[in-house]
Amino acid sequence: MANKNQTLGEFIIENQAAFKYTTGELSRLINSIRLAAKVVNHEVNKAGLVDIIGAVGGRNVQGEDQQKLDVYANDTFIQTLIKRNIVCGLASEEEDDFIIINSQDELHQNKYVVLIDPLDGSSNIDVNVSVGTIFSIFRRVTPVGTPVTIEDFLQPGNQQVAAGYVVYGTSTMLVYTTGHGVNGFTLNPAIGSYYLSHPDMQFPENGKIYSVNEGNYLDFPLGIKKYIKYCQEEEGDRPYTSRYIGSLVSDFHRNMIKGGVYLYPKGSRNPNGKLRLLYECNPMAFLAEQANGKASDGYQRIMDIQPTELHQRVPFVCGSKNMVDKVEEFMQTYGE
Ligand code: P6P
Repeated sequence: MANKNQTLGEFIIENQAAFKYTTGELSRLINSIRLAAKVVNHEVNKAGLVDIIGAVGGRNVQGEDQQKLDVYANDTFIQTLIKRNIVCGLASEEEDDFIIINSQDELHQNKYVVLIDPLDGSSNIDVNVSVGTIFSIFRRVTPVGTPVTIEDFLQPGNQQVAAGYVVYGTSTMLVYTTGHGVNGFTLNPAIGSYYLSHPDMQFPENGKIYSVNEGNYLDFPLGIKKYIKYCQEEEGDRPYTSRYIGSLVSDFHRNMIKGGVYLYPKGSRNPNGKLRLLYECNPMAFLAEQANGKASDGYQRIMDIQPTELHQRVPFVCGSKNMVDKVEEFMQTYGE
């Protein structure tokens, strides 16, 4: 039985042996993410008080206005991961290309690559709505001792060794998996420690919440339109409740606790969907499956998709298993 007073540090040590690769590197990697999240959390929590709100004026590779906190979070995670000398490569939503990290001995001996969305939902920053950090961790596939290549980042999600998110909400939580279930840790800001508050998180198989931006309804595939109307019918346990925060991490987190499904389908403005496969969909899909949920693009398992480019986008349906199954049923029947 999980000990709810356990700190994240104690939990990592206690569960390190269960992780088949461990030489302590992955534990140190999760620890470095924990540290970076505390630093970002400190800034997020006082965003309204300092001149850190508002666009920094730049645009990221997605063509989106970069909020100052986006840049701050990106720099914080990158610098922390470089300084801790644990990873050999890093990709970020905020960086056009992947970053080769030369281990201090210049021999590229580190074995892990990290892909991050440093501040997901950043459009919510100025209106004080929860935002999050999402991370995905793989072992490199090219030879140790050589610089990482794009091949190390274009791995299917089923090769992930760890994934998780930080949600900077009413409380700050770190939720992650190393393939042995999903555990949630809440930060006690008074002492700067994370405590195991949500052991063994599981999606309820069914739920009554659907999360989608219905403003895009006219652009959705017919299967999605039919599913949304199904949710709104007066029958059985329906109508469902529509809840959409505009922050993937927050919608996912609520749906995992209460039961629900999140959808970001393709549409005319987003012909391949809006969410990025490598550092949004894959890590959330790993967490979903580890928590008895499901994640697909409407047809196939997200984690079986072979990536072709660093910032590629895919349609995304994720959450309670039976709800994702129902969406796939409508996509099979009505399709595009
Ligand atoms: P829209 C944030 O930019 C994000 O990537 C997700 O966190 C969020 O669910 C979605 O995009 C919101 O997009 O088009 O509904 O504003």
